[in-house]
Amino acid sequence: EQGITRPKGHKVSFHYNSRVEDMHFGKTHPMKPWRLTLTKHLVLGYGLQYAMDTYEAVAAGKDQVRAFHDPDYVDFLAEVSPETFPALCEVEKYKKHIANSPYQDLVDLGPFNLSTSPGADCPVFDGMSTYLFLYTGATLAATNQLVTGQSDIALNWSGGLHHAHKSEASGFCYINDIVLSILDMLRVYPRVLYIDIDVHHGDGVEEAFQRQPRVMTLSYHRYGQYDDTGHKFFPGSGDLNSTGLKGTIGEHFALNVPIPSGIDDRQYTHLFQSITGRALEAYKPSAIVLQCGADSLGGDRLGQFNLNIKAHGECVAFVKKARLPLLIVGGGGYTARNVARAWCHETALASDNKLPDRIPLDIVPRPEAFSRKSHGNGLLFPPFPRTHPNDCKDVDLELMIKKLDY
Ligand code: TV7
Ligand code: CA
Ligand code: ZN
Repeated sequence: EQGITRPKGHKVSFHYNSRVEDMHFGKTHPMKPWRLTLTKHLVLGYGLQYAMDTYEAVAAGKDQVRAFHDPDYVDFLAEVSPETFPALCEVEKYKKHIANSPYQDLVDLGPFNLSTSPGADCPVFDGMSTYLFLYTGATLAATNQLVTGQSDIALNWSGGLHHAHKSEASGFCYINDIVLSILDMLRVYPRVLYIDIDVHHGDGVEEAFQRQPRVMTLSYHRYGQYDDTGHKFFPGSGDLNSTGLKGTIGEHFALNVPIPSGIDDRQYTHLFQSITGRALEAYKPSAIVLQCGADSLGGDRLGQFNLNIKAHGECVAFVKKARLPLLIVGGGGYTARNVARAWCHETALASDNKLPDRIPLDIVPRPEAFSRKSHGNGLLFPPFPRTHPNDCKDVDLELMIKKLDY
């Protein structure tokens, strides 16, 4: 493509394996791995592969995944499929792992919060093991590029599964590739800053490092009542006062920015730059992991923010200016065409390229399959944002910024 060049002064690597695209969580499940197909087509369509080193990811090994996860859970994930699930549920060593979930009565749960019920957040589906170990392998390869000094920025849009716990799947996440990456980074870097702009709270990562001052976690997320049903927005944690495990040396090394629905570009950018700027200044990290969940965009099927691609991308640009080793991973994002355009735009930003202000999908094979209900092709969506019952009216952003600045 004309105009795409390699960045001067830094190296970018892109980690991916197209086999992750074949997976289906279930007919009505919001997580659609083909959003990654769309992202790939846009990245290649614009010629961004010429600006980066591209690597085909290989599956992570069980031993690598055990660095954080429970060995029984890892064995289960490596063997599970819709066919093997019922028999595995009867195996003695897995029986003690029936999760104590508040949603027990909603779906029929097996061990580790996994289920074959159609409405489950973490279903057992065909090819699931392959998918899990591949997205994890891509994140670990990206991490390796950084810690060995071969890349300055490494990208894996198939990673960023921030809700997975040590021995429990949660919120569409099974293996916590972010935690595994940060554990590898801690062998080399004194301090790692984790920043999470997915609309959901990065609870799994925060929990894993709640006693660890060498990792600071900072999540921006929708928080509070979901609607009039009395339910909280998932996962329900991450209020302003959760700042790491009290009474341990990890206290004060978690930051949470709880946000009501409807936040717009101007307010979000102000919050993000003030708080992230202060965190960088005070913590002086040696490396950064940025989770770029695209469900914080306006019009997302699950999210309730009104961000444009432009503001989402400005977060990436702001973090990149710190000039520290940077791992960029994906995460949520449920309106596929917007996810793909955002991540393509951000791939360009990471490699110092500027795409046209509009990113039409017509360079993609069968664009008509993706462009129904179009929000337009620009980096700014049309000016009719969705509203929700609890939208941001006059939240005191300044007060929040001040409270977090301790
Ligand atoms: C990182 N929201 C993950 C975000 C995870 C959100 C949830 C759904 C959902 C699941 C479905 C489905 C859905 C339209 C939406 C309280 C529940 C509600 C399931 C029995 N449609 C990320 C997880 C969140 C599954 N979960 O941060 C199958 O929405 O709110 C909940 C929990 C109880 C359990 N039930 C869902 O973005 C990747 N789930 C349709 C089919
Ligand atoms: Ca978040
Ligand atoms: Zn999310």
